Amino acid sequence: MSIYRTINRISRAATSNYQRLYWSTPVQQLPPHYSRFRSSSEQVLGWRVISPWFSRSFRSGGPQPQYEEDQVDPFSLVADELSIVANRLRSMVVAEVPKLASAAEYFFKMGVEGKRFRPTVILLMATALNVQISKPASEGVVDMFSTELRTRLQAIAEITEMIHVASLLHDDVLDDADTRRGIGSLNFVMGNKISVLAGDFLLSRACITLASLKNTEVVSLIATAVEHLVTGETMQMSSSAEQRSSMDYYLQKTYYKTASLISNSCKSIALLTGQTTEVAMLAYEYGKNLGLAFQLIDDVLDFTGTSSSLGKGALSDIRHGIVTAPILYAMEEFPELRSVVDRGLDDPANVDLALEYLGKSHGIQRTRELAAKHASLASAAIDSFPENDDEDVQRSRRALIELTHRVINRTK
Ligand code: GRG
Repeated sequence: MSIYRTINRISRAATSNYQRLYWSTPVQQLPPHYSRFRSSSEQVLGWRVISPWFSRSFRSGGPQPQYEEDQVDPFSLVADELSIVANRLRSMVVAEVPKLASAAEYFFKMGVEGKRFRPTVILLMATALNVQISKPASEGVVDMFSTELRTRLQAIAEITEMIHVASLLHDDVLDDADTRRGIGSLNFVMGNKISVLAGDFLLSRACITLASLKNTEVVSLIATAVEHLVTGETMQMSSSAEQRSSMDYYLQKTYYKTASLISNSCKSIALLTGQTTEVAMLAYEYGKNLGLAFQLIDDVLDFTGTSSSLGKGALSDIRHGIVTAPILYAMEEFPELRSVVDRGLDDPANVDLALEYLGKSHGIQRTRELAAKHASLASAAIDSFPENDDEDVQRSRRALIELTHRVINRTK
């Protein structure tokens, strides 16, 4: 137990150092099948069903920064649209066979939708890059082009979320997980076989929506992201001792597993809004760096968070033999830690020893610093977007930057 207390103490100290460091750092057409997925209520009601878990998750554990008047809450900004996306997702994942239907909808039910980090980023990016956000073209006349374009951009959020949840379902089977998002994981509740099939089903529904966008470049980006998820997972489960101790290998795997999906989705938004290649690359860079920062903090939280705050087991990575950035940095300070890891983290005594080294090291602090560096790069990408005076565009860009702060200050 003292090891955990040491790590928690060090983590708190590292967090406040890091916060000081960070704050001083500069930082076409509607798919034909679409109506079938649309719930009638979404257009009638001003949905505002935001999971409390979702917004709480991104609150800083430390003192809140003082917001200027023009600062924005990213989640409130897209709350209504997130509800539209959530409702549409619920209708998209309905399957013919009852057992498959209940498996596929499992993580789309209200209250277990997770942080909805990806759709939030994608919707904000859509406004940050697209001036014509469903504004009436003239009084009383809705601009149909803007509305249709916006629905296509929302489809990217839906596709991304379906792929994300599919990957979680498969991941939980591979890890033999028992909890996810604070409830029993699907494999635990309904079994491995139906979990794998539900993941496949979600992927197929994502493909149908993707095909309906009729944009081969976007299809290619999203397909690449799916390939990366599989590649990253395979890299993680089949690494050699040498690769397990390599920061480069870890970062490559992290890009594949966490950052590729959000970065390629952001780039897809840029392509669908007709941006130049340069701007599309900036959107991609934002997603990539935000995704890397997100995962680096996830890796820190795996050591410093509690099971209830994480919605899954604490220390789950190291107990599964997965070596992440905090341990890799600790290894640089204490090279003898490498042989502890090589002896095998399936032995709880080696896990305890590794945690002891981590507690003595600056591994947590250095990981937070690396996350801050990527968050800063993400902010810089937004700052390089072409100038635009539109109020909505400006507000969404500020929200995307605000998200980079929240990602590195989050406690769950
Ligand atoms: C079926 C597409 C597909 C892939 C199969 C298993 C596998 C290959 C890939 C695993 C990918 C994976 C689970 C990456 C981890 C990404 C990650 C950071 C998940 C947690 O994201 P959060 O915290 O989760 O945003 P919530 O629950 O909030 O949505």
